[in-house]
Amino acid sequence: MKQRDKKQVKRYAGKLLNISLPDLDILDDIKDKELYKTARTHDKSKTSFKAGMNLVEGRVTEIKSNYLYIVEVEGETRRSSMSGRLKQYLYKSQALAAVGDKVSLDISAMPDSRIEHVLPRKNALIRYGEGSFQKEIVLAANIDQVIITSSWRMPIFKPGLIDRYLCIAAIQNIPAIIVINKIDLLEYPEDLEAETAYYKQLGIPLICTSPVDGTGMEELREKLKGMDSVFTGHSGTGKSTLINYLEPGLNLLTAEVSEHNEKGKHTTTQAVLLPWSFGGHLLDTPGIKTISLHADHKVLIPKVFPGFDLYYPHCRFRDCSHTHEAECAVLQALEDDKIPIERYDSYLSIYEGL
Ligand SMILES: Nc1nc2c(ncn2[C@@H]2O[C@H](COP(=O)(O)OP(=O)(O)OP(=O)(O)O)[C@@H](O)[C@H]2O)c(=O)[nH]1
Ligand SMILES: [Mg+2]
Ligand SMILES: [Zn+2]
Repeated sequence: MKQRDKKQVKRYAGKLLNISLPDLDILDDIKDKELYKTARTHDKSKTSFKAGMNLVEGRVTEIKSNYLYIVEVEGETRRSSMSGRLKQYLYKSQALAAVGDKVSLDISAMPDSRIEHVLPRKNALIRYGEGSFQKEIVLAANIDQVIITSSWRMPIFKPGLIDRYLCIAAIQNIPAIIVINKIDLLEYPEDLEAETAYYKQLGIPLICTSPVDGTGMEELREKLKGMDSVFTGHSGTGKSTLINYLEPGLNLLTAEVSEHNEKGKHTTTQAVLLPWSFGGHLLDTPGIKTISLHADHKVLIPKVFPGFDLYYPHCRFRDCSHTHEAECAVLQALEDDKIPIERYDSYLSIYEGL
């Protein structure tokens, strides 16, 4: 209420004698207007009232700073700023837009372009900071698949790590492919069979590769074609070697990333989307190796652990932890040898570690 109106209310307050209620429909009208106003304020960040915009859809491929975004539009990259309106309304998010975000870009003032909307995400790859605070950092958005890279030997195959990465991928809603690299170091095929039977039976895509002798490399390329993929996995499993085999020109860009590191920019946790020459993108980020689970995810592990979806709906308790409960379908499956003891132990170590 304006100051002037307040005064008027005061002056007439004691003098109103013949009061008649207005038509109730009018009251409803006023209420609707108020509702409309709140809804509009809430939606304001989504709506722009600038005139003469020329909006095109693009995708954020790199974030240089809070003020400079690289956006790909129909195969070409543009340097873009962020609308002040979005900065004002989306201030809570770590970065206003993450790499991989689809945005609408105003290109009416070419060569300058400005991000006007950040479109809803289908998923996000999130990293959690160390310590009890576990700050959320969005590494990337709208990712098609995560390539869980392990090696058969050097370092030795650790299915427990695969389980952990599969849980993370499930929680973050990103399909996963298991790659077992350095398969040239395999001596006894039956060993591989024993280690992978569980995942194969669950229908999780699994590819054995070796950039040294070329095994599985075309199969991997086929899986990457036209998709936006993230390689994750422990140091030394051969991620860089796989990527360089598939796209020999890319090592240049790896150097570009470390240049940022040296400058100690805030962007070191940010990802870069690099186009494959055969279609799709590779998402590269220094932070990716440390993608981790949040303590809040503990309650999800009993449901997302690989293969448990077949059993947990039949547990007696909806929040069954599959550790001690009566009528637990997972413990029953363990007893019936449907779940190998190694996988169950791996479950316990992930669940109890959180
Ligand atoms: N025998 C064998 N060695 C491989 C294979 N792939 C990679 N290597 C070797 O494994 C070592 C580590 O490979 P990288 O590609 O650097 O591993 P990375 O996963 O990128 O490691 P980080 O960057 O530390 O995470 C290198 O010495 C590679 O030559 C393979 O298929 N067979
Ligand atoms: Mg590497
Ligand atoms: Zn259970």
